Amino acid sequence: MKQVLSFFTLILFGLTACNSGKVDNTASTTDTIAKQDTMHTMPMSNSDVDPLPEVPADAKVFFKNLKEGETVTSPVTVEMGVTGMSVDSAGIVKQKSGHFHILIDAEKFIPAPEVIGKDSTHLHFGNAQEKTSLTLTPGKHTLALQFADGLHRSYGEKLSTTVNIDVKK
Ligand SMILES: [Cu+2]
Repeated sequence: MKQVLSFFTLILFGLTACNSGKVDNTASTTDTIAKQDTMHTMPMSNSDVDPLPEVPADAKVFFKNLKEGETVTSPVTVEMGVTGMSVDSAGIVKQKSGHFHILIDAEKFIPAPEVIGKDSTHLHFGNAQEKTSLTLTPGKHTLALQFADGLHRSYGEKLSTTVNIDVKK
């Protein structure tokens, strides 16, 4: 009984020390205080937003159906591929996961961890689409495929690729 009581006292003491920010170096309470302090400071040392997940070394993106310099007709079917990552809907940050973006006649890639803009030349496929159809004017166009995380933060050059196509009249 005495042991149980003193254990309870230790926890109580540890909590009190943590909350008040004071550290009591009494030998018997050091361990408890150290644990409590770790728990107490953890949320402070992390930012509220998850960091951009790491890109596996073998991961890459590619256009499945378009070859460099290819002549195509509009609307252009574009199939998007990725290896080493899964394609998921936007919204939450998951490891080894993200969604596709196509940049039309714009940047070749968006540096990590920049959030990709959303307009007529920066298309998001936040519902985990892997295929789309683009209406393009006749002439030469550069399409960049860019993978980004659930918060639209670009994985950078490593998970991007470009293709030049020629849309015939
Ligand atoms: Cu996006």
